[in-house]
Amino acid sequence: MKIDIISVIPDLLQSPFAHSIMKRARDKNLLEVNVINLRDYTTYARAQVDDYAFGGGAGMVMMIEPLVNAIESLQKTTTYDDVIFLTPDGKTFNQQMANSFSLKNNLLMICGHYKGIDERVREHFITKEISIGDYVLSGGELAAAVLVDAIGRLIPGVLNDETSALTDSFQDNLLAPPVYTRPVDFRGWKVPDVLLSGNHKLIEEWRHTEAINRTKERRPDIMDAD
Ligand code: 6GU
Repeated sequence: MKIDIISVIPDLLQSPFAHSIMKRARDKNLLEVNVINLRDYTTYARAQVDDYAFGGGAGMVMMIEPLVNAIESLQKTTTYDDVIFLTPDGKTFNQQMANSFSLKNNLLMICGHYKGIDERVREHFITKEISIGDYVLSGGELAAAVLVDAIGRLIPGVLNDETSALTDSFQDNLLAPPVYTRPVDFRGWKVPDVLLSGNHKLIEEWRHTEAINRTKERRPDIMDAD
């Protein structure tokens, strides 16, 4: 999969994909991430990409021309499955959306800044508008990093143990059960006996029960989700 990201602060998007599972995905050529500097596509002086909002009011708006220049230039060589605008008024991102994006070939993400982007870009180029939660970030970059991470790890072949994504929290509308590792006894705080029993059927039953109890207690809202 290739993910292109248009940003006015490309530096913000270097480290998030340079480590751990994202690094492995890129090293294995299962994921390609390119960060495009919007300022390379402006025709205005001093690399200007934003301007005052018509009608007045505080806050700048990202101008249509640099964005359309960048999008159309990228579209000359790539057909995107989706052009995603990261914005707090978008649809809230979730695991189902991550699953479905992980099966795409090419995604273009656009990081919003200031008071947003000229509405005409949204009307004519954006196919999906996504938020990562009900709070406001300074810009879409961190949200884009969240999407790339959540999507990238689901690309077939990225995780070592293919089944491990299946036991993630949210994958089956259940939170993940508790996990333990050595030592068996720390200050008298013991690992549950069942996990040491070697009885895989019992262990699976215990994990499923724990997952259900934990979900009922912490996130009853996701249990009845589709
Ligand atoms: Cl995608 N962008 C910004 N600026 N703030 C957000 C967000 C996105 N999602 C939640 N808050």
